[in-house]
Amino acid sequence: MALNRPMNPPKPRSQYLLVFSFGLLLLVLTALMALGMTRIESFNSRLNEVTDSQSRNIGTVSELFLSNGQRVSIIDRIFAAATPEERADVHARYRRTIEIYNRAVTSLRELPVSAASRAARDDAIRAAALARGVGEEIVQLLLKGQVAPASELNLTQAVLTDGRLQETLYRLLEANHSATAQAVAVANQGMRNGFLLIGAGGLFALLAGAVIALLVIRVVAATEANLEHEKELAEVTLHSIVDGVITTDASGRVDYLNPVAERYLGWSTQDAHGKPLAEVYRVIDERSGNGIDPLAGGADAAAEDEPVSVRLVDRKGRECPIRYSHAPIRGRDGTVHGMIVVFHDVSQVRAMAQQLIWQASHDALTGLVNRREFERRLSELIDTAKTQGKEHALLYLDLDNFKAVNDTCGHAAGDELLRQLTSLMQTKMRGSDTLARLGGDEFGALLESCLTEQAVRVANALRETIREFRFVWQDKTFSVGVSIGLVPLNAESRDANNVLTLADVCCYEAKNRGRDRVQVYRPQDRDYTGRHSDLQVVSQINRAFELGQFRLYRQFIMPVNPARGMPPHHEVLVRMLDRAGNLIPPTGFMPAAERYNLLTSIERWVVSTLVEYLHRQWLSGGIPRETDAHGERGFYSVNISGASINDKSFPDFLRNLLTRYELPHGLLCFEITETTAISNLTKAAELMHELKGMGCRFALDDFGTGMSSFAYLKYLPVDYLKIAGMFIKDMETDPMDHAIVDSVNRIGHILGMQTVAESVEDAATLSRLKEMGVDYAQGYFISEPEALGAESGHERAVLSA
Ligand SMILES: Nc1nc2c(ncn2[C@@H]2O[C@H](COP(=O)(O)OP(=O)(O)OP(=O)(O)O)[C@@H](O)[C@H]2O)c(=O)[nH]1
Ligand SMILES: [Mg+2]
Repeated sequence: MALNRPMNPPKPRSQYLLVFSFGLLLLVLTALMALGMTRIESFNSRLNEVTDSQSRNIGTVSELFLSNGQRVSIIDRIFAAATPEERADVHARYRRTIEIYNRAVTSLRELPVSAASRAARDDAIRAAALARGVGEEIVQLLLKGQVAPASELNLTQAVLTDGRLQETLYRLLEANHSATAQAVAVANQGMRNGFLLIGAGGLFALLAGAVIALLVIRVVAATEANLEHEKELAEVTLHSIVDGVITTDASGRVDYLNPVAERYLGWSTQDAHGKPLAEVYRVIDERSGNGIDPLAGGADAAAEDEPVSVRLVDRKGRECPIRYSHAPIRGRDGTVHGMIVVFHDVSQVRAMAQQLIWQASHDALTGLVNRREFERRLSELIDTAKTQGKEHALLYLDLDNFKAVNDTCGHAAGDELLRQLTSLMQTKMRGSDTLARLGGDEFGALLESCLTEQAVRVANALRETIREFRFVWQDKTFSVGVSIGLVPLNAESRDANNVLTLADVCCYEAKNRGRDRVQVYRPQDRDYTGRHSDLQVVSQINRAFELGQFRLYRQFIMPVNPARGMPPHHEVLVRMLDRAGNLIPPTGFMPAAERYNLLTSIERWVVSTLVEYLHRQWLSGGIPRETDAHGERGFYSVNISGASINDKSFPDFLRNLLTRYELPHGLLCFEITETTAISNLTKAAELMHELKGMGCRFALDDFGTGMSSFAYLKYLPVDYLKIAGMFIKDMETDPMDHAIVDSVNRIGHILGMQTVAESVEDAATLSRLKEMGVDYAQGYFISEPEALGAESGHERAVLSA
């Protein structure tokens, strides 16, 4: 669980969008305001200019008005002056007034006026000059004392020019006034536009603000929904996980328990909320029983796994083994907001682990210890025997005739018998002893500190208990026995493997001696090593039966002179696969099989497997339906031993087999060695007659090795004589062998038998055999054995050679 996983950060895009839009809005707004203000400002200053020039115009015109009025009034005073002094005095004032008048006219000329006022101004300047000129003329007349012309001039001209001047000045004022009014109107309009611009900016800002506010509301709502969703998800997760989860605040007080934690702690979130963690979540060291701080190491030492085995103690004091981890809950900035503790119940896992440990050392069927554990304990006992001089005993038990129970009532019955016998045997043993199931119907017992005589007594007690026991299954009652091998364990004992093998060998010895007995190991008595290797082969043979690891091979037997129309045939051979998958030839396992009475089983397997094979071949057309011109067809021969000859049920077995798998007559041939036949002559003759009645042929194998009289051949219904390879091999060089082969061939022919030369290993031998008239040849030169069913072109090649 990723305890430090940060929450999903809010998406930054919306933040940026918000900042950007607000920024843009402010920018636009500021620009609009600035523009509006500038426009207002410019129109304002324009208005100021206009009013300035207006007032200056008015001032200038007024000055002209005034000075003109003074000039006219001074001229009138000159008229009225009574004395020349008075006139001179008034004239002086007249001069000063004229100066002022001229300045006013100059000001008027320099006055900046609009185009509309310019004509009026120029008219006024001209009228002023005219009025001044007429006035000057009048004054000059008066100064000369010519009052009458002056008066006349005054009345005729001066009145006119003065009137004219006044009129032009009025017009100038009017023109000025209308220009000013126009400028004010333009400035007003500009101001209005400025205000309009600011107003529009404000409106835009309002609208944009509203849009942005909407956007913000939506973003915030979406973020809240996201957060809510995440919260729900976290809650659902915490509710549904199988671990207990506790969260605390920064001060270590419980904040939340998920339902699993509530169940295991016996606290509800409500009750636990605000309680110190240690009060709600109590853990103790499993071994010492001491309480431990669940947050040992603090927030920064977030423990992945607790170092010791711990138990959780719930509110009612009940305990449960757990594993837990804790980690700080950190904010984005790294500050610790609290802790999270996660724990889970490990009782099931532990039980499973214990179960596995138990299974690894015990037998599931009987509950006894298994071979592995038994060997371990055996090694320990051997050690104590060596180091402490103690003496113990090892028993190896194999039930007698256990198979019968399996075969009659099935495996379940066999299993039940094994269980019941286990209980029975346990009653005969001390607590310190070990009883184990070593496999199948084999048991082992370790009798600790037990001398041999005492061990023999225990073994016999076991044996008798088992023999007397009656096993009832449904309506049947069984009794079984047990054969026991006993090996003392003392300072001389080698290792577990060795003593177990010895015990096994003793057990087999007990079996061989008639079962239901105890065989004590006495090293001086027998050659146990030879038996041991036999036993290994025997166990391999049993394994081969169980795992189907026998294989059939066939070797081609070639007619030496094809022109005589004799059909080719094959000898069938058996091989066994060992543990490593190597093929073992019959010589590698048949002697042991013979010693341990397994020959008949192997031979029955070979015969029935061959018959099944031939049946399939027959059905599939692998064996031609038609016989050759002589009414013959190829056949397969198979070896049988004295054991099968003496096995009374062998003919019945074969009859059943041949009835089940109908085969044409003559397809099956049995080979018996000459020695076997002679040593079991009556039985062999009986069997041959019986099997010939079922359509089988017979061959006498290894003929010549017995070196007995040929006379008995008259009593045996033999079809083929197989001349022993030992004579064929050297017949080219050894005249004696040559003579034997020749005479056997002749006698065979005389008795109506066909002859087969074994072990043909070269072309010279083959051509010599041909010359002699031997019928068949077999050997590595002709063909090597091949797996039954494998197609081979070799024999055809040799045939046509
Ligand atoms: N029911 C049962 N049978 C088993 C089990 N394991 C092995 N067997 C059978 O036990 C038999 C043991 O073989 P043997 O000991 O050779 O048979 P037996 O009849 O006791 O022969 P002897 O020991 O020679 O007297 C074999 O037939 C196995 O198939 C098992 O777990 N349950
Ligand atoms: Mg047995």
